[in-house]
Amino acid sequence: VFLCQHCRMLGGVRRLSLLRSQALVAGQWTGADNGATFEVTNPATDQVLGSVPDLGPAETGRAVEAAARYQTTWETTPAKRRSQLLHEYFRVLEAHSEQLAELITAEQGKPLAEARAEVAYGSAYIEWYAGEARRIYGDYVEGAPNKETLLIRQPAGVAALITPWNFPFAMLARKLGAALACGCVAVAKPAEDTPLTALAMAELAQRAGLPDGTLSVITSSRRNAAPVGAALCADPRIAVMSFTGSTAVGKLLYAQCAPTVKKLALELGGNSPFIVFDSADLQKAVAGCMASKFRNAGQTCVSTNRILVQSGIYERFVAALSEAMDRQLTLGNGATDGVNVGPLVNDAQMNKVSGLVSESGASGGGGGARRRPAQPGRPLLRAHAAAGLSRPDMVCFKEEVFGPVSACARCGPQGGLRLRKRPCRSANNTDAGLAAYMFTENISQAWRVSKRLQYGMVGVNEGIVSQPEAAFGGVKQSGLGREGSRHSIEDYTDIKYICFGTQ
Ligand code: TXE
Repeated sequence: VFLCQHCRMLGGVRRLSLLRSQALVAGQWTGADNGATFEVTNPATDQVLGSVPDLGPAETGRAVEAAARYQTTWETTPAKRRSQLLHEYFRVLEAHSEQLAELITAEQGKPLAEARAEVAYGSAYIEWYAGEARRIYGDYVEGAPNKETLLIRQPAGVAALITPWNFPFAMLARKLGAALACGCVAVAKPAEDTPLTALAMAELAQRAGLPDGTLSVITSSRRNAAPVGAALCADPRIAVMSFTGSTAVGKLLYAQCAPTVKKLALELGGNSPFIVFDSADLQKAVAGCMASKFRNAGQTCVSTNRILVQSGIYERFVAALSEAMDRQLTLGNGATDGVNVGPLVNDAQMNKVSGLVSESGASGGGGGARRRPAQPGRPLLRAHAAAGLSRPDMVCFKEEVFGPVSACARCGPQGGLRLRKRPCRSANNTDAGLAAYMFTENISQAWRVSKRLQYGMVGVNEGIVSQPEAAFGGVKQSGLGREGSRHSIEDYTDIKYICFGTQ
């Protein structure tokens, strides 16, 4: 087990533009009925960036009511017009990409270069869906004599979009683009750690000319997340619940949506295996692992969680990976030039990650966390390299770590996993099924293993797998539905069968 340093730096905060301090309900910037607010802080500095309204179920109900009122207007807006508005939104987002990136780094902590990449990535989905808005096709099928059979796709209705803090811009952009393209208006609830980016996106949606009523943003504190979530699930005027977050909350929302039988899109946690076969190109595998593991300090649902290395390459891979970690990773405040691993988003995540590392060490996983003093004012946590063999039963193999921890297990003669004979059984040994990675130069092995991995996405000699043209999503307990590609249209539309009698 290796754990990189986590630090909370003191440092100056740049002046942020696009900073909003009110929620947006049907075109009106507003506060909570009781005036309650909560603070948003910079995880690198603990500096307060601003306060936003702490809305509850009453305000949520009003947002849904306003959205439901506007739904008919939006769904009867011609597809061409919806497409034009989304194209304009894309242009406005692009024009403000630097301000958005600074806001993301300030409230979420990721390095500025990654925040810029997130804005480019998320905006690309808005652009993609601007195109898709005009390609929502149905089917014509020749059926029984004198009965013409048409299958048309229609907007499902108002969509609730609950998003996490790890990609505050991209997670909302992916959902919002699809919803609006399909003719669904949206009520968004961003994570309590990162509401400012969502509010900035709403401000820019207004500037782009997206009509009032197409998007409301409900900001709420951790305390109000559950009541707001329950209100959205219980409301029959919400037709689609789209959620990205923890598996536990996803399951809760699934149950809460049952009484109103909503369409559900869930993008939940992962536990990605990263398989390195003996035949792998070592440099390629290390580079892929570094990209997949340390992006966003490991706080990514498709992040590598279990590195399974065949014994013939194990020593060389572990040595090359730990050398790359030492040489390439610079930890600190994401706003500082040269830093490429920012802080974890909050204390809860810090405690979870360090707890998993300690438990993995204690259960014989090798490594084990130890605190050591660094520069004054920076609590630093670092684990030493695994001595020899990390065991596949260690807890950070079972749980989604969500931090800059790379846990490796040797597979083969001296290791606990028999990768040569049963690579898929080892890799599939989890309830999660989001993304898997495999490095091999053996093409038939790559194809055979890809087909047998029980995952929604497979990277072959590639550590980053997401783009608007592709369907992002998982199988097993990693979720339902897909984001990106034409397949996401299914989450926000219903098929209607129209039977035309021609007798
Ligand atoms: O997630 P939560 P947390 C995983 C990751 C992480 C763990 C916990 O392993 O360590 O989850 O993170 C809202 N009804 N992922 O606690 O609570 C919440 O306000 C309705 C993976 O931050 O699921 C936020 O907007 N909503 C994941 C969103 O759910 C509720 C990304 C996510 O928070 C709610 C994030 C409720 N009862 C964490 N409770 C991924 N798939 O990428 C909370 N929320």
